[in-house]
Amino acid sequence: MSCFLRYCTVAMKVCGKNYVCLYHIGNYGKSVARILRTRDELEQHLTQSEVGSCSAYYKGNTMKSAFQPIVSASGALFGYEALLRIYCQDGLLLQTEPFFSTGFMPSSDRINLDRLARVIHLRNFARFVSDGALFLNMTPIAALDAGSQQYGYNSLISRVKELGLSNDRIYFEILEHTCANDRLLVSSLQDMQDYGFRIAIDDYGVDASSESRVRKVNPDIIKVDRSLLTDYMDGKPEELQAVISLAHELNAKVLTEGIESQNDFNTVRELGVDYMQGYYIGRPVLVSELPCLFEPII
Ligand SMILES: [Ca+2]
Repeated sequence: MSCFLRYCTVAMKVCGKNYVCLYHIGNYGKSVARILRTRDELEQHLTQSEVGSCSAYYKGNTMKSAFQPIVSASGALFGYEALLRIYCQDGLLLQTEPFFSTGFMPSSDRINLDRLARVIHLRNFARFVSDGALFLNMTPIAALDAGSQQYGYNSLISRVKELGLSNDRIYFEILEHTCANDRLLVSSLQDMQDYGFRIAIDDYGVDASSESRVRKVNPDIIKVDRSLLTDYMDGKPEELQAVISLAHELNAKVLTEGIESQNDFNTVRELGVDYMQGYYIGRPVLVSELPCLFEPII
């Protein structure tokens, strides 16, 4: 049965419509991929467009960078979250979440995709954006892998330096509810903080949030899922108030995701939230459309 499924195409939502997408799970399940560790190995998967934007090609899928603005409570630009846009061979856009969450994708492929995404985001950010902070998503498994290698972060550090960026402008967003080995993850994240990188807990409030894990990680920012804001608006303020108190106690900042209206923005600002992100602030924009990247909202 599993063999049959591996070679099926997968029904996915593309641009809000249902398609049977030409994403072949078999490309990811046929053999265990070697983890791309050296610069040369990563470079073989990269291409550059005529305008200089960098994209990656891996097992039949093309990956591009999109950037979504993050603002401070004053409305001023604080930085951007880099988001991956993944395309099938025929150019259809895939939804990122089901692509990564398929159970058939080996961890080595996940790590490789994660690394390639960071490489293209860093290059595109340095070339086309340059202002403010850069938020990069990192799967816990990739953080664990980097932390387990003797020189795990060296290539990242040299790449950041070559691009003219400083480590303290880069926030790694870590999903707080998906890790099999908390102790190693915390140790790996502490190493990154020692190198000057910043750590953000991603999607806090989704599924079973772990306050104890957040306390161990001691993040610079806690990114709060929109569901906590929705609960707050519906008369259930406890969770949102609790995470704001937790952040203040840990000397961390709070970023609320999913800000969709001026009312959302004003509500979280009055609660003392430090940063905001969402469609009201700005939608993710492909690097090729960067001239319209961000216009201040206030
Ligand atoms: Ca994120």
